[in-house]
Amino acid sequence: HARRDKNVATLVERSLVLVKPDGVKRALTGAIIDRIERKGMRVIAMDLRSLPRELVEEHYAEHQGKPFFEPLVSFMLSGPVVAMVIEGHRCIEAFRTLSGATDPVKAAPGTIRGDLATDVGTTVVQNLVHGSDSPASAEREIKLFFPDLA
Ligand code: IDP
Repeated sequence: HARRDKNVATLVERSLVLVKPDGVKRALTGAIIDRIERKGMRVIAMDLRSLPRELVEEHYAEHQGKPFFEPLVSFMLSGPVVAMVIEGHRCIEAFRTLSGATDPVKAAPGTIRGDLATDVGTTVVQNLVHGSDSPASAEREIKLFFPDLA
């Protein structure tokens, strides 16, 4: 196990978080934001919106060609999402830890997906949330969803 450097400097990051259409439909947005805030991260931009197809395809460009790509795009277009930018110390990794594994069946209890996501057995994993997976992804995704954010 890698040990955490005790003298690590504060590293304030931003991450793009989406409450996916399953989360909005199940009215879990409040519960998800509550977990983000209780963990010490702040929401600095947020809105409810229906995404255009081009934005979803661009956001998930790395998955183009995979068998779940089309089902994933359709799922993301099936209803509005809540898009937000969160900020906090190492928040990119912190939010990924809070989300849990991609597959809700494997996501640990205590995580958003482990506690709240349900495996509905469709071709796409409906797992409530998206969070940027690296500083480079966060920068790209924030520009895509919140181009006016300084
Ligand atoms: P992440 O959201 O945990 O970062 P990614 O690998 O970036 O996972 O995949 C993006 C999204 O695509 C996932 O959140 C999930 O909704 C869906 N997905 C990923 N892998 C699969 C799969 O093997 N089958 C079906 N859907 C998948």
